[in-house]
Amino acid sequence: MDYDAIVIGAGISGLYQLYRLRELGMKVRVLEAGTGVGGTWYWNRYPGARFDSESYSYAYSFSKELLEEWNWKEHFAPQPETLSYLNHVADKFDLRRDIQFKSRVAAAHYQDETSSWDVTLEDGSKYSTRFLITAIGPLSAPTMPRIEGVESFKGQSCHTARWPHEGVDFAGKRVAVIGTGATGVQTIQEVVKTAGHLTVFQRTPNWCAPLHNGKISADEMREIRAGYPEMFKRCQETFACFLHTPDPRATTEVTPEEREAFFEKLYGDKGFGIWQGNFRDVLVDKTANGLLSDFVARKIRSRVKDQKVAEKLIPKNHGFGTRRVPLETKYYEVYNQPNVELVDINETPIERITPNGIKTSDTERAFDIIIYATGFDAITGSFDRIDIRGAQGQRLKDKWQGGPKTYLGVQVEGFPNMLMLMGPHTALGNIPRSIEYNVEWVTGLIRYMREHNLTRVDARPEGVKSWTDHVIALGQGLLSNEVDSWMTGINRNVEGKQVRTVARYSGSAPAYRARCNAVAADGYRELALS
Ligand code: NA7
Repeated sequence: MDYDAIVIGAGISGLYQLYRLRELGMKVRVLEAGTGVGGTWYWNRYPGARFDSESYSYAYSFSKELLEEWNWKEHFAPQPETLSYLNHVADKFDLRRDIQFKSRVAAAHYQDETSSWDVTLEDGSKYSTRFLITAIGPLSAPTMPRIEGVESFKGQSCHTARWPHEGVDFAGKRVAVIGTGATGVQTIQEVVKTAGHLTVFQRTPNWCAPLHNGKISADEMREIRAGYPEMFKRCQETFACFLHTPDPRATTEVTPEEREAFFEKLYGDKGFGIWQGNFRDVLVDKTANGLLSDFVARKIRSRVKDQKVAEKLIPKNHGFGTRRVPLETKYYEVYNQPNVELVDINETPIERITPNGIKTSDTERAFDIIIYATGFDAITGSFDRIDIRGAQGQRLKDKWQGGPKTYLGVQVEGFPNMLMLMGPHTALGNIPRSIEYNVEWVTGLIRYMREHNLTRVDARPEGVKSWTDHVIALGQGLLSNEVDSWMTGINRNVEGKQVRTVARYSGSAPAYRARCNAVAADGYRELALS
């Protein structure tokens, strides 16, 4: 066998998994499609890309030395800062010698006789391994819109997640952006700074809230550093590992004045507080959610001068926080600029991309640059893009028809020795916090197997059924599960992704960890080990 473990992906999870497996003395290879480390932060180089969570809460916590030496420059780090952080991690722990770049995995087939996996790259190279660890990310398979003529455009065009490394010059150019999710919002507010003219094509407006970013001074960084133990402890205790966690009060329990003041405070605070730290019922109770949505709608109306445009920017088909909340810096004010146009493509649908620009039902606009901020085939998409076959040649894609079925989000029955990091049905939330836990649990399982001379681990059907039922039950009553978005598995640009599925674990992170810890403490008896 070539390797004890192959890890697919050198993003935040792949890097940490490599570090931990090396400690076990294993022969590990990381296969990475890109030319460098960083995963999400390697690929998403679009202008304005940055953390929406406090940088310091989104970094690795496992190494005291790393925490001591790294200084964050902004409360919400821009992509280049995060990418250099991840490069620093790779160098510091000498990770690169086990990472093979420009190596996109095309197929992974389980071999029953040897309890191992054969992994094939796009270039045809083949490797065998005992364990296959997927660190391929929940938002890493970009999707282009299904619009006729995309290939015919003569200007420059690019998906945000495949941004050219040399950057794009917008000065004086006529720029189009299609898509207004978290990515589109970040892109728009940055591109507008230099573009000659900007046209935004919006299908569904999202509820955005202010980021309130700022530089971190040396003094502030010292304070942050001194507070690390307490901060990471807090992240372990909160619902989704964020610094923010729901307020114990119900929205209607307080007076209208108190409510308004609380919303106002959250709107003025940094980061995800307004989404993750709001009254406990805003994401489950329609009345509560309506009150919050009204508050934010008033904010939008007050920030956008043309009230017709303001109305277009206010979501009508879903409430605040029921889709991922894009955080913004003067996003709404962009639409007050004379060189910016908002096109509601529900009113005037895009008919096709032409060699010169974009044709909607009423007119054709010419562009120099088209930016596709059209998102990802989320959560299961990165799995679907690899030909993964388990025991008896069963395809993972077939197994997950109608929605993923997993054991703790880590294993799939019939796919022995395949372990998923940030797979479907795991706690996402503050992703690096969840990754560290996920990696440590997987490492613990592998350590146990090595210590007990075990070479094969598979989920049991009853374990998968009970975890999958549990995840589905947790999603009931959540307003976000009644709305189309990547979080409910919808992507209108992908065949077969038009029906909502439950692919996310929506319980609390502490409950997830408690469940996984109990399995480990019990000697992994819920798994089929041999
Ligand atoms: P999202 O949130 O999936 O947003 C994609 C956007 O692109 C969204 O506004 C879509 O409109 C729009 N879109 C997609 N296809 C089309 C077509 N064919 N025509 C017009 N508009 C289209 O992806 P992001 O990259 O912004 O964010 C993904 C996550 O990454 C984010 O939540 C963060 O957690 C990090 P729709 O809403 O479908 O009508």
